[in-house]
Amino acid sequence: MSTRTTRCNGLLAILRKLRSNPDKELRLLLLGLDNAGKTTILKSLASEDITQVTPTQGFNIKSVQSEGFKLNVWDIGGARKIRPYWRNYFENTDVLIYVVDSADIKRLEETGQELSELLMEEKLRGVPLLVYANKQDLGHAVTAAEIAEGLGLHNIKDRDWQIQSCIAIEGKGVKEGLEWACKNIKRK
Ligand SMILES: Nc1nc2c(ncn2[C@@H]2O[C@H](COP(=O)(O)OP(=O)(O)OP(=O)(O)O)[C@@H](O)[C@H]2O)c(=O)[nH]1
Ligand SMILES: [Mg+2]
Repeated sequence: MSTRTTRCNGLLAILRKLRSNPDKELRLLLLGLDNAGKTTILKSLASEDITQVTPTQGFNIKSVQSEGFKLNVWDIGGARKIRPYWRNYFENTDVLIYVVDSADIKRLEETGQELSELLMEEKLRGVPLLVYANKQDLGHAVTAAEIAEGLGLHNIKDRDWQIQSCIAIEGKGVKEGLEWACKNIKRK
């Protein structure tokens, strides 16, 4: 093979890589009230220690591999005073992940209100929604079906959605949720 052909093949390989890569990298946005378990979910995905999690003041980002995708997961603090900043992270979101503390019945209405506001955001229009019904290990937690009912998920007609029960501190159910997210994107 001549040098010229080799160079040409190399260039083709680079071009092919450049073309295929954007489809393989996804931006996932983790939102939900403070204490819902977003950071615990993020750390569990990255197989990191989850015993020292503290409330998030700004944001955390981690990249993980799943189903052949590189997932860039953005975890934003959910405290009331930080929520106005959520909008700074909407752009180019491929999947919106909304985390609910299934044992925090008192704030189910508040979390529902925040979610409906997110679903009305222009920049998140049509973005698939994955809801984690977290903290299923707690005795007084309500089921994923009850969370779906409480959040009115069955009324969502403008996007795909899924609810996944999980126990972030045990890493249970977290991967299953991501698999749904990746499959959903692949079908597009
Ligand atoms: N029992 C139980 N506790 C959990 C679970 N997931 C998270 N927690 C606990 O809930 C608390 C809050 O978790 P975080 O991950 O910091 O919550 P967050 O949504 O990131 O909160 P902000 O950063 O304030 O928005 C921590 O004490 C976690 O250990 C779970 O599945 N079960
Ligand atoms: Mg956090």
